This record gives sequence, C-alpha cells and structure tokens, in this order.
Amino acid sequence: MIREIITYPDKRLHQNSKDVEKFDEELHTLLDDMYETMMAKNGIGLAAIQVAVPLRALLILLPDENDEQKKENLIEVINPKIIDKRGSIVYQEGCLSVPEYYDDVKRAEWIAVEYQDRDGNTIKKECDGLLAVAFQHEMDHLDGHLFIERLSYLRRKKFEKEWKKRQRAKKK
Ligand code: Y12
Ligand code: CO
Repeated sequence: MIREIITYPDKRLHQNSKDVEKFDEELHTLLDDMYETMMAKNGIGLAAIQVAVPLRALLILLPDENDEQKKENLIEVINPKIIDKRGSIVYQEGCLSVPEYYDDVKRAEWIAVEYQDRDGNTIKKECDGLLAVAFQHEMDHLDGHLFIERLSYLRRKKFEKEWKKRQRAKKK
C-alpha cells in the first residue's frame, strides 16, 4: 500500500524515532509499504517517520550503472548506528519530505554502520560516496532532522524564501 508522505513544515518530522523492538508481520508490512511508496514517488531513500511512523527504520535503493533501481539492491535498515566515519563529501541532496528543493550538504565521505535487517539479524557495512550520503541523510530523519537544517544560514534563508513564495503561488 502506498502511504502518504508527510512534508515540511509538519512537526512530526522533528520527532525522535524509537528503536524497533518487534521484528514481526507489522514491521514487514511497514517496510513493504515504504518500498512501494518510495518507488511510486521516485525516491532513493525513505525513513519510517516520512510516512508518519516514528520507528528507527529506513530504506535505501540507489540506481545501478544503467540508472535502474533493482529491488535486489534494496537495503532495509533497522536501528542503525554509525560506528566510524572519515573524510568529507559535498552532495546536492533532495528529500521527498522537502519537495522541489535541492541543495549542497557536507557529510562524511566514508562510514561504517551497524544495523539490523527485517528479521533482527545484525549487519555491519562500510559505505562511501552516494551510499554514505544516503545513510547519513536517512539516519538524520530518525533523529528528527532534515537536510535543510544542515545548510548555512544564508542557504537556509534562501530555502525559506522559496518555500514561502511557493505557498503564496499555491493559494492563487
Ligand atoms: C543523496 C541525496 C539524498 C538522499 C535521500 C533520499 N532522497 C530522495 O529520495 C529524494 C527524492 C526526490 C524525488 C523527487 O521526485 C522526482 O524526482 C520525480 C523530487 O521531486 C520533487 O520534489 C518535485 C524530490 C526529491 C539520498 C542520497
Ligand atoms: Co529525506
């Protein structure tokens, strides 16, 4: 089932999501729905709070070298923790909860992350480049943060100005 994605400035996006404790049918349905929702909206990453569920669960599905998103490359991530990070990378990010706005964000270029899969098995993974960016962007959602909070003061003002302009245009 495709679920509604909540968008800025919805306060629920600033909630701290809770650890997943039960790896049951309900969690599997949530993950399946998140996958359907992410694909329907052309996303490459989605956190549970974006569909209004405050649990520490997220998905990442990066396009392959042919620009295709294959389900076999889907990464389901539960209760993740960054255990090491190195370097820095600037990447132009977008978010399904902040539609029509993209901007440069600086993050670690390499991370080591530990998480659980949908059955509760522990997984350790090292990521770099776009995958490291996606993990960090989605993990920010679990702590109630959006990428726009990582922009410089001036860039954040630019975002707010554009967002207000768009709101006014919608009312016309
Ligand atoms: C690098 C940067 C950001 C991430 C986080 C995941 N972000 C997304 O999945 C963003 C998706 C997105 C999709 C949009 O829709 C289309 O392109 C059709 C979109 O467009 C509009 O809002 C109009 C915006 C964002 C991971 C890695
Ligand atoms: Co996002």
